[in-house]
Amino acid sequence: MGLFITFEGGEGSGKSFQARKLTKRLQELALPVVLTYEPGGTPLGNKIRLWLKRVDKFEVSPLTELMLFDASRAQLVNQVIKPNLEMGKIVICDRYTDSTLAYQGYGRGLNLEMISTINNAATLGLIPDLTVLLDIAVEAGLARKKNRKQDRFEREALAFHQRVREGYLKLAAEEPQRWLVVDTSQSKEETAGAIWHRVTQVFSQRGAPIT
Ligand code: Z5A
Repeated sequence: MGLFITFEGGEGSGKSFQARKLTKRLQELALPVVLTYEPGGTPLGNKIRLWLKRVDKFEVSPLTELMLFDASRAQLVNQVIKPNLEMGKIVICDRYTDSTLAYQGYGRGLNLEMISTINNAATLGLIPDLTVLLDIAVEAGLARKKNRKQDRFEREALAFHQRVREGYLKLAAEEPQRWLVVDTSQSKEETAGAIWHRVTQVFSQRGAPIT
């Protein structure tokens, strides 16, 4: 059964931790699961990731940034996500198209319809079965990452991160059947429990219950 789950959220929301935890739990049930991430997840995508996160010496326009995220995504969908779904595996992706709507759309102010068109072209219309939004107040999320070296996005103003958070919440409200919003100011275990509860529901709805 191919199943596509994405994790989304702002800085320090804990989505990478939760994506790994869910992968491990599914593996323990001997289910075939692949964990990947954006930007990156392929050799080409990882080069693009470095440009996007670490470039300080020259300017990257918002439109160029959008194209680079979607170039990395097109390669990842083609090389990793689609083939594994076609083999019936569960694919978990740490960030996907909704990151572009939240960061380049709500954050940078690019047109949302244009972004959707480009996202759609890069993914050949592949939409996740479930998207988990890990939501936390911007200041609390940034505080969790304050001891790490900051990248181009983490150095953005508080107002940028606030627009990203509000954008995510709007996207989730528009499509409640696809999204699960979890408040991650609670503990890692409580957050993982809420995610697991929804994942088991998805499996049951597909006639393949897990415990
Ligand atoms: N970006 C974009 O603009 N457009 C796009 O289309 C895409 C991405 C795809 C990618 O960077 C950047 O690209 C990203 C958006 C932009 N912006 N930034 N920055 P990345 O992949 O390197 O970074 P990230 O995606 O933001 O994720 P991350 O570094 O892996 O962080 P995280 O997922 O938010 O959190 P974490 O590492 O799982 O947890 C952070 C810390 O909090 C860690 O110490 C945890 O132990 C702690 N934590 C987690 N959960 C809890 C709870 N519940 N309680 C207490 N502490 C916790």
